[in-house]
Parts: sequence; C-alpha cells; structure tokens
Amino acid sequence: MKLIIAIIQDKDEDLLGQAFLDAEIRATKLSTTGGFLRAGNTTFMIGTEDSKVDQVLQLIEDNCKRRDQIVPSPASYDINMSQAIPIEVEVGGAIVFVLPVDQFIRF
Ligand code: 2BA
Repeated sequence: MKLIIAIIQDKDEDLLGQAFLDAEIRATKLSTTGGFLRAGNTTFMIGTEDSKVDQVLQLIEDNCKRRDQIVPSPASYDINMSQAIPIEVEVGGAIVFVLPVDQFIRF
C-alpha cells in the first residue's frame, strides 16, 4: 500500500475531487498554505493499493494545470506594498509524494 500526498492549486480542487469520486478512489482533502507564496493551496491524501498508484497519478496529471502567477516577491512582504517587487512564478500542476505505508488500520 502507498500514501500519495498531492499538493495542488485550489482552482483544480473540484475537478480532481470529482475525478477521485468517479474512480472510487478514497481521498482526504486538507486546506494548506504554500511556504513560498504564503497563499492557500489544497493537499489531497490518498491511501491506495500499489496497483492503483499509476491510475491516481494519471488522474492528478489530467486534472491539475500549470499556471503562471505574478506575485509580490516574499522579500517585499516586510516593506510598504506600494514598493513591492513583482515576480512571476509557475505553480503546479501538482507536487506529489508517494510514500510506502507500513500498516493501514480502520478501527
Ligand atoms: P509555494 O511554496 O507557495 O510555492 C509556489 C511556487 O513558487 C512553486 O510552485 C514554485 O514555482 C515557486 N517557488 C517555491 N519556492 C521557491 C523558491 N525558494 N524560489 C523561487 N521560487 C519558488 P510549485 O513548485 O508548483 O509548488 C506548489 C506548492 O507545492 C508550494 O507552494 C508548496 O506548498 C508545495 N511544495 C512544493 N515543493 C514542495 C516540497 N519539496 N515539499 C513540500 N511542499 C512543497
């Protein structure tokens, strides 16, 4: 068994969540915050059999888009926002970790 942790953009959350429901993939959704942009994003935790890992990864890839964002540089956060320096960053489609699971227990 594997635990898949996928950090995605909030804009893709509905589509991916529906895709998991349609495919009968069990998932938990967390509201998270990116450490760099300090903006909200969404993290899915999916516990699944090894045989379904590729299917889950494909659903994530199909439903999460890359987007460019113009944001104030984090270096600007401590100064007057009128002097903020804008930078462009490409966010997503998804950051994914696949971890082995020792035990899966449902009490
Ligand atoms: P954030 O940390 O808010 O990062 C948003 C985007 O800013 C990143 O997109 C990347 O394009 C850029 N970025 C991040 N750190 C940077 C830095 N030190 N210098 C320049 N640009 C930087 P993604 O790579 O697609 O990451 C999207 C979100 O996924 C991240 O939001 C963070 O919440 C999570 N993430 C990414 N890599 C991670 C990692 N190694 N461990 C844990 N979470 C990660």
